[in-house]
Amino acid sequence: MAGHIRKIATEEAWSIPEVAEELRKVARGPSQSLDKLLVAGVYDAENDTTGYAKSNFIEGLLDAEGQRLRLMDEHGVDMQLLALTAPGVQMFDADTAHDLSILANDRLAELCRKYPKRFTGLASMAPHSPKRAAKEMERAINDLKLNGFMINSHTNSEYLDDPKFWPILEAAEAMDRPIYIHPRAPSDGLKDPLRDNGMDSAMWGYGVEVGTHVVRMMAAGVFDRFPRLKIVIGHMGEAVPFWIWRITFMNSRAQKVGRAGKTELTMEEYFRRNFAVTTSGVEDPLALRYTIDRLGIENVMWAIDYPYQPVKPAVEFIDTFQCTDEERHALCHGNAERIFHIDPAG
Ligand code: 1DF
Ligand code: MN
Repeated sequence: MAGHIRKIATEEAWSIPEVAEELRKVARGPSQSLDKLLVAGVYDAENDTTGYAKSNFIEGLLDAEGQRLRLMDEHGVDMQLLALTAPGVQMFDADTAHDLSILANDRLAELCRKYPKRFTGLASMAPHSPKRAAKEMERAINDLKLNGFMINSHTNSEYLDDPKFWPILEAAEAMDRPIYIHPRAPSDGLKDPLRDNGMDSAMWGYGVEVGTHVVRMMAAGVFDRFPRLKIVIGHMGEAVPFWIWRITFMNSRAQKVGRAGKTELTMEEYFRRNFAVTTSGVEDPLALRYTIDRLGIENVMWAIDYPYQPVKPAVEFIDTFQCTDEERHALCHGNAERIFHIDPAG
């Protein structure tokens, strides 16, 4: 295609039957997590109360080489950065989570080896056991040649600013690989008002959950300890770009009066230095231009969020966005190549 710009979609969901089966058990088990609404809908159609089952996402999630590749070909998507879909392994007990993360990483690596120009991948890990997770992270990069990591926000309602998770952050920083913090439904302490009318997931709850997660990390001074750690968040920054001026102002006031811990940099400085965002599921040109202005063009990447979002409008959105050629190259592939260590030669 004349004038084609390489397109790497950076938040693309995928799964394996073994994880799907375990999530079906979660749907039927005693968990009180808010994620159960969506998990039942996607993995246990008989117990769906949400209407999710009607969309048959499971078929798209378990497929890589069929419809997914056909749609990529049809719409000019060169590559998908795949990751095990939310909530990943994080609702399982620690040992099951660890074993399934290994299996998923092996399968993902196999797929990337088979289609090196079409698929790259983010590794999963079981944050429940951070030292063991860090070992798997090292294997995923050094042996499996995956590109970075995916964590689906909280684990048993605990967040990554908790020092117990530091081995995970340390490993990512040491290997210079980003951690993508993807949503799952809000943690137990946040969940009650977010149950109704689909507010648990992508409409609102997901953004509340990840926005809360990253503000916790910035305000806790995580990036003083890990200054080179890169965190990627989707959905045009989960509303944080729009809020960052106020977060910065109020955090600095809270620091002055001793309500917030001292940090070396301001919240906005951390946000610009330690974060990158993707456009997944927000096809709004006003929001994209604003986000570029806030974060810098070098920190914004295009994504689809296949199969939860349709491919065609996501492609049309980025093709018709008013920007310079240089900006479009950065958004569509250049930033992803740099941040996720993807071969720029294709
Ligand atoms: C949905 C959206 C589901 C996203 C997802 O994974 C997901 C959804 C379970 O619409 O239900 O990754 N998303 O990232 O926006
Ligand atoms: Mn997603």
